[in-house]
Amino acid sequence: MEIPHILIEKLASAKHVAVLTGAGVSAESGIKTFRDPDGLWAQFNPAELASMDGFMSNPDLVWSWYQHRREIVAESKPNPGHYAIAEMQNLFEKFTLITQNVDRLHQSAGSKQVLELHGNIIENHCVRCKKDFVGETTLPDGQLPKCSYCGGMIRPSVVWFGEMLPADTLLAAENASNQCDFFFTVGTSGEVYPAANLPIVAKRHGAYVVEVNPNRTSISHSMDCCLSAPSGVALPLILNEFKKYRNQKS
Ligand code: BJW
Ligand code: ZN
Repeated sequence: MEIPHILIEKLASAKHVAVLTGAGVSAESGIKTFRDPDGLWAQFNPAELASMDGFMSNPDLVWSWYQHRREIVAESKPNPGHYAIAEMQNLFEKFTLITQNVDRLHQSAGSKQVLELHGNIIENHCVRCKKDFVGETTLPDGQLPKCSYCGGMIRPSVVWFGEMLPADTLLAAENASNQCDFFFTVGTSGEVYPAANLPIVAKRHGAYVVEVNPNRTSISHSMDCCLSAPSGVALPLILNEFKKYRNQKS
């Protein structure tokens, strides 16, 4: 695939690069996306599994779904897309990685200070007193674990529909989108707010905005450039071209 020269030029002159990622970045690591034809929402009902109401009406179902996904995540490894993003953090004056993913594969690839908009699937907390728990599993008798402080139910520390995103993380993501001069949106359908608004904010503030996704999305029409390819292919290529360009210039 061909990387447009203008993209490399814009990247080379950028002082602050921001990247927003979604489930597509982890697809090449064997983790299902949500809204692709073979994605999680084709098989499962988001209202039942990714909302507080769903959890309160059937905690066993929700807990076992997350346990299953945790097992898949535990066996997964970062792919070339994650590694390319991790490498970018050392190439620019300022770099911000914003992710909607809960799998922590960016951190496994070496990315630091990742802004996790939708929490993570590794940690849990008590719905009542909010105390954090890590590594809770179903008890041997099949019962769900309860909070050892207040007896409340323990839930995964992800952000479900209708819940607020962590305020400080969202603010940092909005600030980066306001201030960056280059913005990548990678592997996200742009269907879920407020994350889907970040590339639009970046564009409105004058950033050069690039989408990396094998398919068109709800926000493709707002982009300066759409690269129709898997992120594990496109991102290493972009990095390669960027380094060649920078070496020629120095
Ligand atoms: C590849 C690839 C490859 C494949 N390489 N790419 C404004 C308007 C309308 C609605 C709202 C609004 N503001 C808020 C809302 C409500 C709601 C919302 O957005 N609803 C829409 C669906 C209509 N938002 C919320 O409720 C949020 N909270 C909130 O706004 O609080 C304030 C508030 C409260 C109440 C009322 C109003 C305001 C919270 C959203 C939480 C989302 N949670 C989930 C589950 C997390 C836990 C879990 O993992 O179980 O987060 S849902 C799911 O979607 C998950 C994802 O992070 C999120 C985004 O999905 P993503 O990452 O984009 O994945 P896909 O599958 O959609 O797309 C994958 C893409 O990859 C595709 O495009 C492929 O083509 C591509 N791809 N292979 C690159 N190899
Ligand atoms: Zn508690």
